[in-house]
Amino acid sequence: MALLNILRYPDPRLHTVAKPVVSVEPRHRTLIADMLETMYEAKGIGLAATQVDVHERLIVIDTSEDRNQPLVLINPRIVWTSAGRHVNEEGCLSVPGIYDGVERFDAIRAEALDADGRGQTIEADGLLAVCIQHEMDHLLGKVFVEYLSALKRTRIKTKMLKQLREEVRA
Ligand code: GNR
Ligand code: NI
Repeated sequence: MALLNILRYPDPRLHTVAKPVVSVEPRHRTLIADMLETMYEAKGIGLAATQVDVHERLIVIDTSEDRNQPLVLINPRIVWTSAGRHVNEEGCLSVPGIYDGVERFDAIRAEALDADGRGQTIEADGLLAVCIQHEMDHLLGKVFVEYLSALKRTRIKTKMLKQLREEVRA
Protein backbone atom coordinates (compact mmCIF):
# COMPACT_ATOMS: atom_id res chain seq x y z
CA MET A 1 0.00 0.00 0.00
CA ALA A 2 1.17 3.49 -0.73
CA LEU A 3 -0.15 7.03 -0.70
CA LEU A 4 -0.16 8.57 -4.16
CA ASN A 5 0.48 12.21 -5.07
CA ILE A 6 -2.72 13.99 -6.13
CA LEU A 7 -2.23 16.40 -9.07
CA ARG A 8 -3.41 19.92 -8.35
CA TYR A 9 -5.16 22.34 -10.66
CA PRO A 10 -3.94 23.97 -12.90
CA ASP A 11 -1.60 21.03 -13.60
CA PRO A 12 -1.98 20.38 -17.36
CA ARG A 13 -1.86 16.59 -16.78
CA LEU A 14 -5.39 16.86 -15.31
CA HIS A 15 -6.59 17.51 -18.86
CA THR A 16 -5.35 14.17 -20.22
CA VAL A 17 -8.08 11.93 -21.69
CA ALA A 18 -7.87 8.45 -20.08
CA LYS A 19 -7.74 5.26 -22.16
CA PRO A 20 -9.95 2.23 -21.52
CA VAL A 21 -8.52 -0.56 -19.36
CA VAL A 22 -7.91 -3.41 -21.81
CA SER A 23 -7.83 -6.13 -19.14
CA VAL A 24 -7.82 -5.94 -15.35
CA GLU A 25 -4.29 -6.94 -14.40
CA PRO A 26 -2.33 -7.26 -11.11
CA ARG A 27 -0.99 -3.71 -11.51
CA HIS A 28 -4.59 -2.46 -11.46
CA ARG A 29 -5.16 -4.25 -8.13
CA THR A 30 -2.19 -2.37 -6.69
CA LEU A 31 -3.41 0.91 -8.20
CA ILE A 32 -6.93 0.38 -6.76
CA ALA A 33 -5.58 -0.35 -3.26
CA ASP A 34 -3.31 2.71 -3.41
CA MET A 35 -6.09 4.95 -4.77
CA LEU A 36 -8.49 3.85 -2.01
CA GLU A 37 -5.83 4.48 0.65
CA THR A 38 -5.12 7.91 -0.88
CA MET A 39 -8.83 8.80 -1.10
CA TYR A 40 -9.52 7.80 2.53
CA GLU A 41 -6.43 9.61 3.80
CA ALA A 42 -7.48 12.80 1.94
CA LYS A 43 -11.06 12.44 3.26
CA GLY A 44 -12.45 12.45 -0.28
CA ILE A 45 -15.55 10.62 -1.50
CA GLY A 46 -14.02 9.73 -4.86
CA LEU A 47 -10.78 9.67 -6.81
CA ALA A 48 -10.14 9.23 -10.53
CA ALA A 49 -6.91 7.65 -11.84
CA THR A 50 -6.31 10.89 -13.79
CA GLN A 51 -5.78 12.70 -10.47
CA VAL A 52 -2.86 10.42 -9.60
CA ASP A 53 -1.38 10.79 -13.10
CA VAL A 54 -2.52 7.38 -14.38
CA HIS A 55 -4.47 7.87 -17.58
CA GLU A 56 -6.73 4.82 -17.62
CA ARG A 57 -10.51 4.73 -17.11
CA LEU A 58 -10.63 3.73 -13.45
CA ILE A 59 -12.27 5.43 -10.48
CA VAL A 60 -12.77 4.64 -6.79
CA ILE A 61 -15.65 6.03 -4.72
CA ASP A 62 -16.98 5.75 -1.18
CA THR A 63 -19.91 7.98 -0.27
CA SER A 64 -20.91 5.89 2.75
CA GLU A 65 -21.12 7.54 6.18
CA ASP A 66 -18.83 4.94 7.75
CA ARG A 67 -16.31 5.00 4.86
CA ASN A 68 -16.50 1.23 4.53
CA GLN A 69 -18.26 0.74 1.19
CA PRO A 70 -15.62 1.18 -1.51
CA LEU A 71 -16.81 1.14 -5.11
CA VAL A 72 -14.47 0.51 -8.02
CA LEU A 73 -15.59 1.49 -11.52
CA ILE A 74 -13.45 0.44 -14.47
CA ASN A 75 -14.38 1.62 -17.98
CA PRO A 76 -17.58 3.22 -16.65
CA ARG A 77 -20.29 4.37 -19.03
CA ILE A 78 -23.55 6.11 -18.28
CA VAL A 79 -26.44 4.19 -19.86
CA TRP A 80 -29.33 6.24 -18.49
CA THR A 81 -29.83 9.72 -17.08
CA SER A 82 -32.85 11.25 -15.35
CA ALA A 83 -34.68 14.14 -17.02
CA GLY A 84 -34.08 16.27 -13.94
CA ARG A 85 -30.85 18.08 -13.17
CA HIS A 86 -29.86 20.20 -10.23
CA VAL A 87 -27.01 22.41 -9.14
CA ASN A 88 -25.00 20.89 -6.28
CA GLU A 89 -22.07 22.31 -4.34
CA GLU A 90 -18.91 20.46 -5.41
CA GLY A 91 -15.34 20.32 -4.26
CA CYS A 92 -12.31 18.46 -5.63
CA LEU A 93 -9.15 17.04 -4.09
CA SER A 94 -7.29 18.52 -7.08
CA VAL A 95 -8.65 22.02 -6.29
CA PRO A 96 -8.38 22.14 -2.47
CA GLY A 97 -10.43 24.77 -0.64
CA ILE A 98 -12.66 25.66 -3.61
CA TYR A 99 -16.39 24.84 -3.57
CA ASP A 100 -18.96 25.93 -6.12
CA GLY A 101 -22.19 24.90 -7.80
CA VAL A 102 -22.26 22.54 -10.81
CA GLU A 103 -25.36 21.25 -12.59
CA ARG A 104 -25.59 17.44 -12.80
CA PHE A 105 -28.23 14.81 -13.56
CA ASP A 106 -30.23 13.95 -10.42
CA ALA A 107 -29.97 10.21 -11.09
CA ILE A 108 -27.98 7.98 -13.42
CA ARG A 109 -27.45 4.34 -14.28
CA ALA A 110 -23.85 3.37 -15.03
CA GLU A 111 -22.26 0.15 -16.24
CA ALA A 112 -18.67 -0.64 -15.39
CA LEU A 113 -16.31 -3.46 -14.51
CA ASP A 114 -15.50 -4.03 -10.84
CA ALA A 115 -12.06 -4.76 -9.33
CA ASP A 116 -12.41 -8.42 -10.41
CA GLY A 117 -13.18 -7.46 -13.99
CA ARG A 118 -16.83 -8.43 -13.65
CA GLY A 119 -19.63 -6.30 -15.06
CA GLN A 120 -21.74 -4.29 -12.64
CA THR A 121 -24.68 -1.91 -12.98
CA ILE A 122 -24.91 0.99 -10.56
CA GLU A 123 -28.12 2.94 -10.01
CA ALA A 124 -27.27 6.18 -8.31
CA ASP A 125 -28.95 9.30 -7.05
CA GLY A 126 -28.00 11.94 -4.51
CA LEU A 127 -24.33 12.34 -3.65
CA LEU A 128 -23.31 9.09 -5.37
CA ALA A 129 -24.81 10.27 -8.69
CA VAL A 130 -23.00 13.61 -8.38
CA CYS A 131 -19.73 11.87 -7.49
CA ILE A 132 -19.84 9.42 -10.41
CA GLN A 133 -20.47 12.30 -12.86
CA HIS A 134 -17.62 14.32 -11.28
CA GLU A 135 -15.19 11.38 -11.49
CA MET A 136 -16.15 10.48 -15.07
CA ASP A 137 -15.40 14.09 -16.06
CA HIS A 138 -11.86 13.65 -14.64
CA LEU A 139 -11.38 10.67 -16.99
CA LEU A 140 -12.24 12.99 -19.89
CA GLY A 141 -9.69 15.52 -18.65
CA LYS A 142 -12.32 17.82 -17.21
CA VAL A 143 -12.11 19.50 -13.78
CA PHE A 144 -15.31 20.95 -12.22
CA VAL A 145 -13.98 24.52 -12.29
CA GLU A 146 -14.27 24.39 -16.08
CA TYR A 147 -18.07 24.68 -15.63
CA LEU A 148 -17.60 28.01 -13.81
CA SER A 149 -17.25 31.46 -15.40
CA ALA A 150 -13.91 32.48 -16.91
CA LEU A 151 -13.58 35.13 -14.19
CA LYS A 152 -14.03 32.60 -11.37
CA ARG A 153 -11.64 30.16 -13.06
CA THR A 154 -8.95 32.84 -13.39
CA ARG A 155 -9.33 33.71 -9.70
CA ILE A 156 -9.13 30.03 -8.73
CA LYS A 157 -5.98 29.54 -10.85
CA THR A 158 -4.32 32.55 -9.23
CA LYS A 159 -5.26 31.32 -5.74
CA MET A 160 -3.95 27.79 -6.46
CA LEU A 161 -0.62 29.07 -7.85
CA LYS A 162 -0.22 31.39 -4.84
CA GLN A 163 -0.89 28.45 -2.47
CA LEU A 164 1.72 26.36 -4.30
CA ARG A 165 4.31 29.15 -4.12
CA GLU A 166 3.71 29.54 -0.39
CA GLU A 167 4.12 25.79 0.15
CA VAL A 168 7.40 25.84 -1.76
CA ARG A 169 8.69 28.77 0.34
CA ALA A 170 7.63 27.25 3.65
O1 GNR B 1 -14.19 14.49 -2.03
C1 GNR B 1 -14.89 14.97 -2.91
N1 GNR B 1 -16.08 15.54 -2.61
C2 GNR B 1 -17.02 15.93 -3.54
C3 GNR B 1 -18.07 16.72 -3.10
C4 GNR B 1 -19.05 17.12 -3.98
C5 GNR B 1 -18.99 16.72 -5.29
C6 GNR B 1 -17.95 15.95 -5.76
C7 GNR B 1 -16.97 15.55 -4.88
S1 GNR B 1 -15.66 14.55 -5.44
C8 GNR B 1 -14.40 14.96 -4.32
C9 GNR B 1 -13.19 14.07 -4.52
C10 GNR B 1 -12.60 14.33 -5.87
O2 GNR B 1 -12.02 15.32 -6.17
N2 GNR B 1 -12.83 13.43 -6.78
O3 GNR B 1 -12.41 13.63 -8.04
NI1 NI C 1 -12.29 15.77 -8.32
